[in-house]
Amino acid sequence: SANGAQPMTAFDFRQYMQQRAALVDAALDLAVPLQYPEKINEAMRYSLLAGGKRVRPALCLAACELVGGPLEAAMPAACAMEMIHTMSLIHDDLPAMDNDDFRRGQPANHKAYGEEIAILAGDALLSLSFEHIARETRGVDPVRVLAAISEVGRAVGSRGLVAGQVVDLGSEGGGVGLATLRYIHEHKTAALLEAAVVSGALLGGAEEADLERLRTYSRAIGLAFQVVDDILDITGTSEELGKTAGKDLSSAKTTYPSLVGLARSREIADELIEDAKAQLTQYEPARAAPLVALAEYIRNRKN
Ligand code: GRG
Repeated sequence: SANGAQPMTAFDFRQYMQQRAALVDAALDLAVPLQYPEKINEAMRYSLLAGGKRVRPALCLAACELVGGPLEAAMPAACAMEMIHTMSLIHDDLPAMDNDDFRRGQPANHKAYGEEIAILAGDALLSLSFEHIARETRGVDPVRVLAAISEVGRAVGSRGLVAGQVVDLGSEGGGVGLATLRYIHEHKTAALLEAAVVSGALLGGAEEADLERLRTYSRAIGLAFQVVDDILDITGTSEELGKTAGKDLSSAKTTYPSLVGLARSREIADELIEDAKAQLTQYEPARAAPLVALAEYIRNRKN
């Protein structure tokens, strides 16, 4: 709109995310049927359909549409993103990793099904994610499908998620510097967000220049996601009341606030989100609206 005025109809992000989550949930439900041996499929479905925010699928679908592709072209990849994210949470919660008993408002997978099944459910979801993109993607040049699968593989393995987890395990007890903290965040969190955005864009017909801009966008929101997480760790949900949750800054875990302070952490989060949004200025505002709103949501979330 002219003169930087507000567009006539404001983008309804809540409604958009609810609709996208419903589409993704329906596709995920079909992707993992309850067949023999029921126990493993039940365990996969237990965590997959437990109601996450579906941020990664939403990013994947929005990137596809940003570059002019149809939503359907990226739906299998969007589902794959959630399968991978879910399996990383299942394995992260295991006693050998973070040892968490609860996830997504219910007992962790290994609490409900036992460690053996939880490990296997994670393995099966990871395997299914790649099969699902390869088998279910329709109407896209196979060269682009291959590029998307390759992108996702790199983001998950020992140069991506796994790398972030390994460095994180090695930094328990604190004492890490900003460069290491950044490395952990960029790999544990940003890598999968980047794969979601880039695979969606590839499947939607993106050109090289689109991919470059969207990589910058997704790395920035991925790092911002964790900086905000670190901030919320201290301020909790009482931030809007102007109070802090009372956790002290010198706990064992190294965070952005423990290294650079709360005020600077907030500035860094703001800068990252501005940087992300700056990547979208060349696109038609109506088309860019979902990715702009996703970036703002990551900055403004309260829990
Ligand atoms: C990936 C092969 C493979 C092995 C697992 C355990 C592990 C290696 C990596 C851990 C990755 C991990 C737990 C990263 C944190 C990701 C993160 C930001 C989780 C929170 O995401 P939200 O807020 O959660 O999107 P919901 O539940 O809404 O989806």
